[in-house]
Amino acid sequence: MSTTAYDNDNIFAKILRGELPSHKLYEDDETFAFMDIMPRGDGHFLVIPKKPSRNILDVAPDSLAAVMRTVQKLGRAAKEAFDADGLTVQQFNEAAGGQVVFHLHVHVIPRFEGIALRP
Ligand code: DGP
Repeated sequence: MSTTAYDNDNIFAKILRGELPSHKLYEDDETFAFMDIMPRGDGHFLVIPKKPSRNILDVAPDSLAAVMRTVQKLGRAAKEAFDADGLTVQQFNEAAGGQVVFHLHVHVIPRFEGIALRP
C-alpha cells in the first residue's frame, strides 16, 4: 500500500469530474483516456482508472486490469492510426519514481523508427 492518501483535488480527478477540460479519446465504466497536454511524441495519450487510485501501489487489481485492457485496445488503434513502428507504454509511481500527477495513469506513445521521445 502507498503510505500517502489519495488527493481528491488532483488534476486528473478534476478532469474525471468534468471540472477541467481534456481532449477525451475514450471512456468506459472503469477507465478514461485523453491526450497528454505535454506530449513527448505524436499521439501521446494517457489512460486512467475512474476509481480513485494514487498509483500502482494502491490500485485495486480489477481496476488495474481494466486500465491495461484499455491501454491495449487504444494502443493497437493508435499504432494503426498513426502507422507507427512501435508503442511505448510507461507508468510512474511516487515523486521518486517520476510521478507528477497523483492519480494513476499509463502513458501510451506511438513510436517511429529513428525518432526519439521529446524530453
Ligand atoms: P507523470 O505523473 O510524470 O506521469 O506526468 C504527468 C503527465 O500528465 C505529463 O505527461 C503531463 C500530463 N498532464 C499534466 N497536467 C495535465 C492536464 O491538465 N491535462 C492533461 N491532458 N495532461 C496533463
